[in-house]
Amino acid sequence: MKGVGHHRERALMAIGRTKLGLPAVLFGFLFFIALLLGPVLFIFKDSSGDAALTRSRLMEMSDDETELRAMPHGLSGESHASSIPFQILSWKPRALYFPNFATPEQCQNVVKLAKSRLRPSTLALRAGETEEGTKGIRTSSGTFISSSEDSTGTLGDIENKIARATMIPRDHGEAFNVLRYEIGQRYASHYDAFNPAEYGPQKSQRIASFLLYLSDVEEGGETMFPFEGGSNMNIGYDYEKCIGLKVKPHQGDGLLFYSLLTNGTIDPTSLHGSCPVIRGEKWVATKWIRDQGQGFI
Ligand SMILES: O=C(O)CCC(=O)C(=O)O
Repeated sequence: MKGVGHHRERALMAIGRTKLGLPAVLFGFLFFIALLLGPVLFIFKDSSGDAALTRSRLMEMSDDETELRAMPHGLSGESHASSIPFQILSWKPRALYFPNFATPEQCQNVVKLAKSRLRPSTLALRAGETEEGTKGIRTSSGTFISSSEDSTGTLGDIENKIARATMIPRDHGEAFNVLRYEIGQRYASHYDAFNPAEYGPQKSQRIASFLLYLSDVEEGGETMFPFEGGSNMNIGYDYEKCIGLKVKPHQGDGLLFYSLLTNGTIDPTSLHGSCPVIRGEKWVATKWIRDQGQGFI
């Protein structure tokens, strides 16, 4: 009897366990399914617009919002990580756009410095060229200002930022050429680098140009790259035509492009110019950056 009772007891306990365990089993099953499907759902969610937005927002975050890990640095390095936002506009030529590179106040300071010193812009002449013969190619007015002439420190701060953005030391830059274009004024397409075959032997060469737009322009005044991406190179391009990639000036934004290819020869696609201003006025500060230090700061 003991044996029968014992079996009955165990059977009852088993039933009892089964009765008590059913919700738990169900819960476990659902939990298992959730575990299985969770990552799948997450992948779908991740490829949605929301997740993409979150990702791009994270990439946009300024230094104040994200903590960027700083590394041990060398003697000339920096103690913190920082970001200078940029957009690649083109690989042919290598051209980068830097939104909000300078503040409106910095731009106004530079315009104020330059305003009383403006003279008609000039051109570097090729062998055999004359001022008279090149009239109309560059019709803006402008002035050269070096950072040492600016007691507000604005030009020095901008130079430092350009050096950090390009990783080309600050003393490789020429003085700023601050330009004003009024309605109808322009700069026909040209190269910033000097081809020794046309200009004779050069002590140093321009590697890159950094343009800081000091004003918005209502209409026209774009910086143009007619041969961008290799286009228009075989059409007998008229150097006064405003075609190709056009960059609309916005106050405080920067444009960097390289005049030399990585092998040191002139990039034919770096041809560029300024379209005529149609409405408003254009102010821009150009910094030409050379392969040799300029021996000043
Ligand atoms: O004004 C511009 O947008 C272009 C200026 C330029 O081509 C230059 O300074 O070399």
